[in-house]
This record gives sequence, structure tokens and C-alpha cells, in this order.
Amino acid sequence: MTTKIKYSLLALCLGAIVAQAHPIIPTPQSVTLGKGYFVATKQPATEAMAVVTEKNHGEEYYRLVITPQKITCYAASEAGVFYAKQSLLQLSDSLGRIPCMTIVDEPRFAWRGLMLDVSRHFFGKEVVMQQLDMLARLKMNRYHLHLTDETGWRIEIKQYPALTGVGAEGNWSDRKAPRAFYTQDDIREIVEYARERHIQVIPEIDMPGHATTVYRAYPEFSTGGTGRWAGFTFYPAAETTYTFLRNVLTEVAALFPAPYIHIGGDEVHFGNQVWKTDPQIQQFIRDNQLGDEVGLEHYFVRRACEIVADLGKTVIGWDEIIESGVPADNMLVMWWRHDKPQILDKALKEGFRVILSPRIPCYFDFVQDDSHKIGRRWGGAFNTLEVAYRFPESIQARLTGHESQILGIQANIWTERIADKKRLDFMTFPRLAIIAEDAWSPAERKNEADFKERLPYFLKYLDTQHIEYFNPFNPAATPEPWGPEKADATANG
Ligand code: TNX
Repeated sequence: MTTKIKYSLLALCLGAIVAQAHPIIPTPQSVTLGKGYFVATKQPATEAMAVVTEKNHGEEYYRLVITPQKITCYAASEAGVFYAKQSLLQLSDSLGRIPCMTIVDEPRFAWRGLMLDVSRHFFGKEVVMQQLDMLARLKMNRYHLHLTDETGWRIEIKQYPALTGVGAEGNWSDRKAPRAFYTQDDIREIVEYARERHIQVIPEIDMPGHATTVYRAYPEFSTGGTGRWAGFTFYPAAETTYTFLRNVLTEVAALFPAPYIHIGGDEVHFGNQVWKTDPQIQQFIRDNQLGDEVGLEHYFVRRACEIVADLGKTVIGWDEIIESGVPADNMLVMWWRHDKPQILDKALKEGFRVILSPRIPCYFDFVQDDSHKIGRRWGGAFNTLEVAYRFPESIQARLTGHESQILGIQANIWTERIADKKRLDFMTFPRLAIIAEDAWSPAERKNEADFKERLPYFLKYLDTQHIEYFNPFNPAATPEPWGPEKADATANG
């Protein structure tokens, strides 16, 4: 090799390293480093940022130009300006110095989400707001609240007060825990807090399964299985059930400005044994030519979709609902069964729009280190930081040709084994930062070694916010926090 070629290769490598040398998570689409610093005289440094509106860009696009003299943000909308600020906050050191550079940035996916299960264990609005702050910092824009399940109904519905009466009592680890739920005012506050951070809040009312709280509060709308599955489902064969749902969803739709309502739709077969023996249900199946209990389940989903459509919203459901016969244009699907990739293939082939949320690597109730004892594994597999970082490239072959149908990525925190904030944060961080990068940064900009260089800055930030996390650089320094023992309250402990 000639010396000249050697030097150009070296320059190329250095160029690649230098181009990445910044602490921003998720890493931007392009960064060109300049010379010197801008020194902010006021804190936060965002105060010094001038904004220039520049049309003809995506809503979330921004260009940030930092010179020793000034900081300018070019963006088409408020969202872009907001994301420029997040980058700036991550760049500013404790002396208010910001290295000169130009960033041109835009997200890879439109849907960058986090779901919190507040049914199994409830988390109050302060916790929710801190999660929203962290989502904003990481340029994420969807917050899905799993509000109802077997263990607790967590949203006030004025027309049916028993839902948050007996329905909000207890949780997964303590059946006698005092009532806990969001009032409608709490929800309004959460929604507004999220809106200020460019985050849409999506409510989920799970049906026809995972509805045991309704059995406790209004057994007339309920049926289910036997033993611990008693009351697991709504009663699918009476018009009164659908009227009840319409009334509930009408209140829900009015509280959440997001154009979506999530209706769950998962795991009905766990607890619908009574459907097989109840004469009225069997008659209903015959009268409506539904074939069998699965046909009835699909009928239920279609009815729920109609109600949501009447309310001017689009349905989201767990991947089971692609079988329901609802046209692909009318709903969004969350693919969660990582062990059933053929469901993802089918959804894409049939034209559904899909949010990628497979258990591996998107479920934060799975352990993140082999030394951790509490939390899920799947046939030995769990969600390490590396597995999370290689997503969705790890399933790229399935996505190719369907790019426009992939809305984005969402992480889900199921809380059977998470009963307090300490463990909640430990299971969330730093994996949330990884999912954020998966969802925002283009594949060709992702680089595991470089991410590991940037992550310590983020961990330091978590320290300043008193947020617990797992430290992958020194696992012994962050021992696994306590989580509740398995109870018999759900199938998924
Ligand atoms: C499956 S994901 C469930 C949840 C559990 C979770 C635990 C989904 C649609 N259903 O009810 O909490 O597994 O990992």
C-alpha cells in the first residue's frame, strides 16, 4: 500500500470517529464537527438558540448550527425545534460550553413509543410525568397507558363508578392494596404534560379478555373461564355489553386527543372456557353464523372497532386482531409475539400498518442480565442491551419491501414483577435509551461501540435526576432491586 493510500485510509477512519464524537442519544442522522465552543452565559443553553422556520421538511426535522458566535435552529415545526433543544441540552457541559457543530436530523420512524402497565401495579401521575420527561429527552413521541387488566381498573369512568370502586382495589402482589386510579382530571393533566413535550398519549382498554375487573364491578357484562380465570372476558353475547363498552369508550375518547384507542384483543383463549358451555353464547354463535368461539372473539373485535370508528378514532390492537376480519386500513397492529414471526409476515402481506413491539427485545419486564433473578425469560432468552441495540436490523429481512407499513417501535413495561419505582426505573434504563436510538437513528448511523461511548453521559444524567438504572459497565454497582413474588393473579408472571 502506498503511503498516500495509507494516509487517506487513516483520514477516513478518523473522519468516521470524529463525525460520531458527541454524546447525543439517539445519534443524529448527520453530525459535522466544527472548531471551538459556544459558551452559554445563561442556563439552560437552549435560551441562546435562535429559531428560523424552514418549510419543506418533515414535522420532526431540525438542523442545528452551533458556532462560537451563535446557535441557530432551522425547523419546519415546533416538534423539530423541540428536538433541536433536546440535542443541545445533551451537548452542553456543566460550564455551559457547547462544542461547535452542525447537526441535520430527522427520525427513522414516526412511532417511537413506550407502554406502561398501570393495572398490575399502579404508578401515580408523578411517575408518569417523569417517564414523559425521559421520553422527551430521548425524542420519543408515543406513551401508551395499559389502563385495565385483571388486577385493576385505573381510569375514572363517570358513568360506571364501581369500575374505580371495587375495580381499582388491589394489585398483582397484594389483593388488598387500597384503590388506585387516575381521575379524569389526572388524565387531563398527563395528556397536557405530554402534549407540551410532543408526546401523544394512547389509552388501552383491554377486551374481550384481561377484563376481570369488570367482573368484580359489573358482573352482568362479564363471563370467562373457570377457577382463576373466572370473569376474564366480557360477556360477548348481549347487546348490553356493547352499550357498556360504547359508554366507557365515549368517555375515554373525550379525554385523550390522540387519534387512536387501543382495544387490546390479546390472549382471549386463556380464559373463555365458559363461552363453550353457556347456552346463550352458543345460541348467539349459531344465530350470527360465527362458527365457534374464535369466530365470536373476532365478532367482538369487529364490534369494538365499529364503536371506536364511530368515535372518530382508529383502533390499535395486539397482533391477534389481524385475524378478526377488520380491513387492514382500519386498524394499527402491535406485533408482540416474537415467537410467531409468521404473524408479522401475514400482517405486512395483508397491508396492515405495524408497530414493532416483540417481547424480545421490546419487553422491559424481561431481565437484562443473566445474573438477574426476577423477571421474565423466554426459553432462556432475555433482553440484553446488545440484543436491544441490534433491533430492528435483526429482523430486517422480514421488513424489506414493507418499509412504509412499519410505523415504528415500542417498548412495553409489564408490571407483574415491578411494584415500586426503584425497580420500574431499573428495568427501564438504560434500555429505553437503546429503543430510542433503534426508533430514531438510521441503521447506517448505528454503531454499538460508539453507543457505549455515549451511554455514560446518559447514565450521569440519570444520576442527576435520581433515576435508578442497570449499569452495564459495572453490574455489581447496581444490584437487581426487589420485585414481588409470583402470585396467582395472571398467566404471565
Ligand atoms: C403478555 S403482551 C401480555 C401481558 C403480560 C405480558 C408479560 C400482551 C399483549 N399480553 O398481559 O403482562 O405478556 O410479559
